[in-house]
Amino acid sequence: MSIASHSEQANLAQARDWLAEARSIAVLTGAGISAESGIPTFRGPGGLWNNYRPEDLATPEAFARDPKLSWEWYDWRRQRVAAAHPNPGHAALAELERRVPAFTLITQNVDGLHRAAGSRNVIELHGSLWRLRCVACAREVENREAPLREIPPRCSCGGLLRPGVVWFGEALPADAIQQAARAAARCDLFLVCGTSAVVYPAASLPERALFAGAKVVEINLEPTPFSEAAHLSLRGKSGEILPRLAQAVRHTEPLI
Ligand code: BJW
Ligand code: ZN
Repeated sequence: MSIASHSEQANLAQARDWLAEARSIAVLTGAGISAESGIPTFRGPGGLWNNYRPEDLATPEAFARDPKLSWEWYDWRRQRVAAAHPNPGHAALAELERRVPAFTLITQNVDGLHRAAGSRNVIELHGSLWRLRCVACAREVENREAPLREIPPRCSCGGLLRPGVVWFGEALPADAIQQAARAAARCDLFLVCGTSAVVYPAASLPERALFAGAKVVEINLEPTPFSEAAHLSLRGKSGEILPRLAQAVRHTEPLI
């Protein structure tokens, strides 16, 4: 294990001070926070997009062209997530929510691991792998069957069910992005964790928090396009850094 440099220690201490002082915290998470649970990320080493082209699988056009192929990929991902458990990064965010007066967790992830870790105020910007929606009648159903019995799955009306996720070119759920934008604008501290920060409109949320005067701290294994703009960029695994940050509020009584 490497010994953290002096500046890394100082950055961590600064982030902990901001955390201890903050009355309102918002967090944006991405695929990196679930990497330590064994869920592949999209971009970077081992990322899903190294083996699959997003336009072949994660667009409405791809689904319309070949729903079976699209579903086979989602069914495989659902099985991986069903076998996974939340990691210490998810747990640390759930703990923060219990100890900080106002806390909003905004996630781009569709795996449901934040709720599984005990987080309650979760905004799922890109939907959920566990919700299916009928392309004919728009009915939504919760479905946790992994593997699915039938591919592609069908609605009771006979229409095709699609994954309840947001594909490229589709609008995010209006209430979700509005609530997320509000949380970003009113927080004193915004954490950006495990996201490559390249997919919009999610990537605009840390910019909005900066503009509104919040301290913004990035936690990522690697630099991202947002790193330069962040007040602090902590390099490393979220499953190691977030629990160390959460220690900053551990002296307070849980609020819920
Ligand atoms: C760790 C770690 C560890 C690893 N610890 N860190 C040109 C310019 C600007 C915008 C556009 C443009 N062209 C098109 C657009 C719009 C487009 C977009 O942003 N494209 C860009 C890619 C260019 N956006 C959209 O289309 C969105 N919709 C939209 O804009 O609608 C407009 C509209 C309005 C009104 C009507 C109609 C339309 C929708 C975006 C949907 C994104 N969907 C996906 C798939 C979801 C379903 C599924 O899961 O299959 O969402 S794509 C994929 O990317 C997924 C993710 O949520 C999203 C973000 O990825 P994320 O989470 O950041 O993961 P990675 O893999 O990229 O990064 C992981 C990071 O973790 C890395 O940095 C690692 O270093 C790090 N890491 N291990 C800490 N242990
Ligand atoms: Zn239907």
